[in-house]
Amino acid sequence: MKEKILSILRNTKAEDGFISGQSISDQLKVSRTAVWKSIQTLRKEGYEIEAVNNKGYKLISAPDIMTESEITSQMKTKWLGREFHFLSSVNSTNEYAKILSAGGSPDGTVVVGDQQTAGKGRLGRTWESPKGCAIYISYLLKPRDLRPEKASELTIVAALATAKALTRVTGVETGIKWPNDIIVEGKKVCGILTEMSTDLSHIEHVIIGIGVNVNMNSFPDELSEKAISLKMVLGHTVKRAPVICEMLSQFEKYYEIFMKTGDLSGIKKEYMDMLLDRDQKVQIIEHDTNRNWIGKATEITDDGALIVEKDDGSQVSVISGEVSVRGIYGYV
Ligand code: BT5
Repeated sequence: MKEKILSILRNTKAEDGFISGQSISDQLKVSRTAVWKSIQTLRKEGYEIEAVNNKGYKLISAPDIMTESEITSQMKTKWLGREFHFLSSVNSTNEYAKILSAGGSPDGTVVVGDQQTAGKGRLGRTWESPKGCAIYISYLLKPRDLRPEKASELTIVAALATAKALTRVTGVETGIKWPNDIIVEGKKVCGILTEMSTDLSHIEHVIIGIGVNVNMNSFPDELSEKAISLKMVLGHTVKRAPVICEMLSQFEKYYEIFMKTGDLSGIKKEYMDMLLDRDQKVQIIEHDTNRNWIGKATEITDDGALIVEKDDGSQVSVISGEVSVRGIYGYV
């Protein structure tokens, strides 16, 4: 009910932004008193809603609170997030999504947390996940027709979609460090962790977990050199719900392109345009051998591998998960 009222207030076509209580109660088939009560609840949650005799209600401002209603009332997706779970605290949204998957939650289920107590990075690393100032989100996907070895390409899809969304909503210029870091002003604003479960030759699920630093004022010492939040760049608080909704819309769009072609060919150009490693000297650290070597990153393949040119002109295609890439003068 609250969600529906918010959605009506947001989508009113009236020039002055007002919508009458009667019109809301007609649309929702509830009494005007019930509408009034929901408006009061929304106000308690921090929404500023003006009420004027003979005109009705008008939404003046929404707070940066992340409630389920705040997010779902602004969602524009067709299938992503139609099953939606919001948790004020969770160990890891990826872990929660795994449990949902086992319980039968469908393709496109989304989990959002306002805090993680055991946020995960890749390769057993941790993801700093304080409460109330960031986005921790997981997309549960069940693409039965996708071969398991293709799942890592979804990290590339998610990186492009998220970078586009952050820029669209906030205006901040973002770049991508292959394969999965989103970088602003040379520092990491977002990380992505893709996990998969398979049975024989089929994907049971792919879970794409995304952490975005939104309103942190600072980071612990060990991260301060390489982490940044959108607020630290912009100098003001950013509302998280519209960012989440744009992330979902962008991911839905790029995922559909990916699934149509079955590879990255349809989105490669846009990804390459945001790729910070492009034509840069990079250091490649091989995980299994611990060997380090330097080369020039040139492009990605349709399968998401990074092509690196060695000094002798030979080209090596490196695969995410098997190597780490560093800039030679710093993190990027
Ligand atoms: C990642 O790993 O970048 C993947 C992060 C994925 C986090 C999301 S949040 C929602 C979902 N649920 C989860 O439990 N996880 C996902 P990786 O490339 O391995 O980078 C991890 C490294 O980044 C750490 O070792 C730190 O050095 C650094 N780091 C940790 N927290 C950070 C933060 N908040 N901002 C920037 N850098 C951070």
